[in-house]
Amino acid sequence: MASGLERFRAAAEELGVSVAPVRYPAGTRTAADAAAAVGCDVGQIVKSLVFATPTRLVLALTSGANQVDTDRLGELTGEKISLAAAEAVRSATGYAIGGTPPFGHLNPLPAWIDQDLLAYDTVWAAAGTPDSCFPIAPAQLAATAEALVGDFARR
Ligand code: 5CA
Repeated sequence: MASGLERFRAAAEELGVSVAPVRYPAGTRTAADAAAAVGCDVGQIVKSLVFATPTRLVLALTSGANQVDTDRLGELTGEKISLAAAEAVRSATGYAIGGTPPFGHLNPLPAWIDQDLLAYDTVWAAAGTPDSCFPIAPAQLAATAEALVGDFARR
C-alpha cells in the first residue's frame, strides 16, 4: 500500500496541480504542530475537516486559527451538520485524520473554504500524512477543491 504522501502526490498530478510537499519529522498532526514545523502563522494552516449532514459528507477547509461554527456551516450547506466520524473520513477521502489533504480524495466532497484563508499569499495544507504539508496559494486551493468561499468561522 502506497503511503498517504505518495497517494496524494499522484492524486494532485491527476488533477493537474503541481505540489511540493515537505516532510517534517517533528509531526504536523494538528494545526499548531504544523504551524510550528513550517514556521508560519497558525492561521495559514488549512484544516481539512469533514462534516456529515443527514444526507452527505461535506468538506470545510478551515483556517488553523478558527473553529467551525456548525450553525453557520449548516446554513451554507442547507442541512444540520456535525463532525464526521473518523472512519467516515477515511473511507470518503482515503486518508486518516491528521493527514487528510484538501483535495485528491477517493470521493470528491462538496467543499467550502474559510474566507480568512484568502487573506494570505500562501497557506499550508496536509499532504496525506500527519508529518507532511505543502504550500499553495489560497485561490488555487479553492479552485482545485472546487470550494465555495464562506464565512463559517468561529474566531
Ligand atoms: N495535519 C494537520 C494540519 S494540516 C491536520 O490535519 N489538522 S486537522 O485539523 O485538519 O485535523 C485534525 C482534525 O480532525 C481536528 O481538528 C478534529 O476536528 C478532527 N478530529 C480529530 N479526532 C477526530 C475524531 N475522532 N473524529 C472526527 N474528527 C476528529
